Amino acid sequence: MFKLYGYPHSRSMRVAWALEEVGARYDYEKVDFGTHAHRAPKFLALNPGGKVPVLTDGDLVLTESAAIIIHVGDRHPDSGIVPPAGSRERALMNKWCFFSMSELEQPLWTINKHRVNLPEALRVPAVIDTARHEFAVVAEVLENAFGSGPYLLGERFTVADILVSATLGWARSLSLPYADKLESYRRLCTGRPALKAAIAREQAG
Ligand SMILES: N[C@@H](CCC(=O)N[C@@H](CS)C(=O)NCC(=O)O)C(=O)O
Repeated sequence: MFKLYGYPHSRSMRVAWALEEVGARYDYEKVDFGTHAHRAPKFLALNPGGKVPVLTDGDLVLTESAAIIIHVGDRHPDSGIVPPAGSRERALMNKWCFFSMSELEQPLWTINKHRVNLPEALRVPAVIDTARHEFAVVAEVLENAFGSGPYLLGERFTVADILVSATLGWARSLSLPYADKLESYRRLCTGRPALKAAIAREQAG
């Protein structure tokens, strides 16, 4: 059985969402950032990087939210949230997953780091304007590449939609503007019952 280590409102929400989409049974352990549980030896033994999410599947210990949700989909092929390896759909899904992690998310992470996460002495406030610009450029690329929808791959909802819509939600929480078309897409994805169940599961702990 899967076990997810996470914390509400963090990137572990993506994994809980994927697990709910496929209808998997899973244990959940809240790694309490408030008590620095992510820096405790027990958790560092699982992920030396001290970050959530971590998913265990038997003796497999997996980190990195994108890799984890692809694995969840691969283990539940009938769910359809991850198309078969070698298919055209899989290639396009991978493209959007990598786009989300390496293009769309990075400016947001830069803003967070230079506002909050880094020690004050290492923050460079001027970088924030650069990151806002970078996000605007990449959001336009996403808008222009978006097909007829409703999802990135058309009618089929995949884990790429989890990553991209969650990342748009992050941008929204930072008050970064993006096209109405993308906001409609984000709302469609985040209205899915599996996300509501995931949020409830993480909050219950
Ligand atoms: N690339 C990683 C990033 C994981 C990550 O940064 N997780 C944050 C929560 S969203 C974390 O655990 N931060 C704790 C820390 O950096 O101390 C992923 O996508 O899983």
